[in-house]
Amino acid sequence: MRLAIVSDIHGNLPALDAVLADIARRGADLTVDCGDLLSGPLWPRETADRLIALGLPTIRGNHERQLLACAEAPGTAADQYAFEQTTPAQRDWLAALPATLEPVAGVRMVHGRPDSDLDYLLETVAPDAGAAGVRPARVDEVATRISGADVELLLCGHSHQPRVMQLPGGPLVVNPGSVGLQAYDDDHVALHWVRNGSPHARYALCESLGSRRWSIELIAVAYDWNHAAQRARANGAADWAGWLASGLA
Ligand SMILES: [Mn+2]
Repeated sequence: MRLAIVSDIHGNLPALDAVLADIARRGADLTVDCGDLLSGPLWPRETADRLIALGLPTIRGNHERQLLACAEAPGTAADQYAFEQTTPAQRDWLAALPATLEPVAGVRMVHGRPDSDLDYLLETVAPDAGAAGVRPARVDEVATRISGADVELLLCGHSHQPRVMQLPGGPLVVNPGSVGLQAYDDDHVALHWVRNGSPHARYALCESLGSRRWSIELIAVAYDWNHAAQRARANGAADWAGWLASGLA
């Protein structure tokens, strides 16, 4: 069994198409999507069309929740733009997505943590995290966050940072990183900066070797990030333009 994991596409259709082409080239039995699909100043409607046609096993992220909440009150620029650009049918599709999914026996998908779509699983925002404000989580921190997750492979997203952690006695936890956005700042818990250091689209391949052992490839795919940056700039998002073009924040 060879799974391709995508997450945090954020409406970046050229990045998604480059990743899908790379998956087709390398081969996978199934591709799954850990959420944060559309929000951002890029191509939310076109990305929704692509994802609905693909029909991948998909969970919702915090941005699906936040996009849908724009029906009640204005949201952040990223969510509001995606809300305004999407069709009612596309938003109905978002609203029907589950928060977690077990696409294959022994494999579970969550967006952030099993009990939160807003908190990171494999990273910790804390005063001891240095200038970036966020650091890799310790094994004991992650073990507490996933208490009782009786699976061999736990897939997450949300932090946009590719990372693999083997917990003693299992599971193996994998964040594939983000397809669509390699840097940003955020003030949830405390102000922090994510910077993957290059603008390549990220995803992961997970191959089962049996006996609860999995091999993981964290992959960085070239695509036309300047095209995406220009789209962000044209939509008034100079911050996104810089993040998309450099992978730095
Ligand atoms: Mn998220």
